[in-house]
Amino acid sequence: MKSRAAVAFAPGQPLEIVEIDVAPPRKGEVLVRITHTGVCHTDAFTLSGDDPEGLFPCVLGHEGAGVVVEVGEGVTSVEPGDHVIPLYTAECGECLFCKSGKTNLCVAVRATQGKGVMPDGTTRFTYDGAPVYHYMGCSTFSEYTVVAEVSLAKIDPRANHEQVCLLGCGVTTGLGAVKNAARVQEGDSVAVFGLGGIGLAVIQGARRAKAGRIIAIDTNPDKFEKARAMGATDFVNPEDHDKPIQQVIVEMTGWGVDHSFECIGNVEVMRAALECAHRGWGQSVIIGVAGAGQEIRTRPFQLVTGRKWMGTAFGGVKGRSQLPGMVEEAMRGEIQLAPFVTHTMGLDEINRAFELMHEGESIRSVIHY
Ligand code: NAD
Ligand code: AHE
Ligand code: ZN
Repeated sequence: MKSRAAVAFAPGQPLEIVEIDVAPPRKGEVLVRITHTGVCHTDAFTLSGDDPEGLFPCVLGHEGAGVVVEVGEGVTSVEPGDHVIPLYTAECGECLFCKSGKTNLCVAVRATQGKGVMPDGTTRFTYDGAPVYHYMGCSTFSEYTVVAEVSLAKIDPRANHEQVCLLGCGVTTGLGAVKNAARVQEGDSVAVFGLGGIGLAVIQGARRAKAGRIIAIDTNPDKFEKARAMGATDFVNPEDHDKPIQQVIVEMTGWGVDHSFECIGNVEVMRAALECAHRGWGQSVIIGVAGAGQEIRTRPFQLVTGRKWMGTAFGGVKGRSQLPGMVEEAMRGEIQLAPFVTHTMGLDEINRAFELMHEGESIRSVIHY
């Protein structure tokens, strides 16, 4: 079938809105009509050419919601008409990782997903007869996309897709990082570096966990108002200080914070986030994605003296078993999604969504088809 899609033909180039061909779903696959998709910084990261797994041409997008159109052979967990959120972290329930009870990092389709193809090693997308790669197992920048059955969370059909699409990545990642990685407790102090969709979701999660002080840090002071509304108590612009930001946070708190979160993808800030964690027990969670060849570093003494460094993907959330419940929480107003949606636009305007992100104007632009 034909589908309107925003195709990334080459790194660093604007997306092109074209009509691609989408082949029917094969065994274990599902054809989904995407209704809405958010634009996450990771889409921009891959488009920039910095992602070691970036392949071109491809259909980016991994923060969507949609409706099942057709299922391939053997698919039993969804049927046409079901409302779904595509998952870049699948949940097969059967692999070593799913069964461990220790992680959400299912490996069922991860190897082929990273190569931009479906589990059988081929693509369902073509343009002018040539293959177009899939992205993160989702490719939500195409109105019609094909995903693996294990990469679909079935959600309440009454959910507002314009908002719950953000549970496909950003908001779930931030909330999950607080709950599953850091396990923030009542009264704990928190520092959040980077106040985009991820950082604001961390703040919302910290407030839900009844954290005490929540320090919001960004070089763009325009982000502070939203952070305050989300629950932050303190605001720091590193550019207002002439000493390292970790020193500023340690001086503000005595010995550092109980938890810090890096929500930018900057390895220098990752170091600062670790080093502003409390001596003896502070922990720092890396959420930001850094480019090819980048490495983190610190003095080992920082860890010897009790700080813990960790990271999380999709907030440690198991998509098929836990995301439907998070959608219900959003529908009951327990998870707030509306404040994240700062812009909405049609697919034709998707390059503006990337510009707004780079200009620091948006939290999330949501594309509708
Ligand atoms: P965003 O662009 O919306 O927000 C980033 C924020 O960081 C902006 O407000 C920007 O002003 C701020 N910033 C930039 N440099 C800074 C600095 N030196 N000090 C302080 N603030 C600074 O991005 P986003 O969509 O919120 O994504 C954030 C990061 O999280 C990206 O790296 C993205 O790839 C990553 N991410 C990871 C996961 C995961 O599962 N681990 C999931 C989603 C996104
Ligand atoms: N492909 C990159 C890494 C990109 C990355 O870390 N992705 C995060 C999700 S970002 C969502 O916005 C993730 O979940 N990673 C775990 C996984 O299995 O992909 C690289 O460096 O190769
Ligand atoms: Zn994302």
